[in-house]
Amino acid sequence: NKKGFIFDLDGVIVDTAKYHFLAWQKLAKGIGVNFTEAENEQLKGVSRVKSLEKILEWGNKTISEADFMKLMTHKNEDYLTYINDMNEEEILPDVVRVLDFLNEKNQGIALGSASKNARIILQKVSLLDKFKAIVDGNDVVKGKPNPEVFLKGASALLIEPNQCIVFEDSVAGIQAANAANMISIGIGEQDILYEADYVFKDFTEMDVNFLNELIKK
Ligand code: B16
Ligand code: MG
Repeated sequence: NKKGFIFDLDGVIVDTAKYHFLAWQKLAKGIGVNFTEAENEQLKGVSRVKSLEKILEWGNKTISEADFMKLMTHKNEDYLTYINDMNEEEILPDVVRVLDFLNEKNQGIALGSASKNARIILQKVSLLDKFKAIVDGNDVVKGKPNPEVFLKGASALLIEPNQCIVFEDSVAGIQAANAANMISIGIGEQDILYEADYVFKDFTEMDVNFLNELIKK
């Protein structure tokens, strides 16, 4: 039995949300907007453009198209300086165990991320070769909660959407997986990710029996 396992990146494989936060906070400060960690939570899984739109909205700011582009470039340059220092130590607990187990069982493994920096991050943490397909922010027109990113992942794996399982830490991502008719597995808090079919705090809580059941389903 071959299933497609599609992994989100930020918050599932690595915790880059903290770097996004630092970069967005710096940007917000620069334009006189207060930006909190709770607001950052709402940007998880949300594209770079949509994220900046939200920050401006929260701060009641309107800016020119040109300034918008400048801020986006700036934010990403800043973010990339954090990414540059990443290594294997930043892979979240038991991610490698689960990836290796699924690969040993000859399952299809893909990445489904909103980030345009997904490849460079996977390269930094030496995980690039564990994925058969990578679909990221460069490949999609519609961001999560639209299912496009996961549907593209399934098609790259040559596996039907209803034979796919998605691991996600964001509400938008769980909604995208559900809309794609895939099994959604939340990585995080049950009270936030209640729309998911299953929720685990992290991969250390996910045992081999559960993974085997998913393969058999
Ligand atoms: P970038 P994911 C998402 O990645 C992040 O959760 C989100 O906070 C970020 O704004 C988005 O990627 C775009 O990232 O600026 O690097 O293109 O969780 O879908 O892997
Ligand atoms: Mg995420």
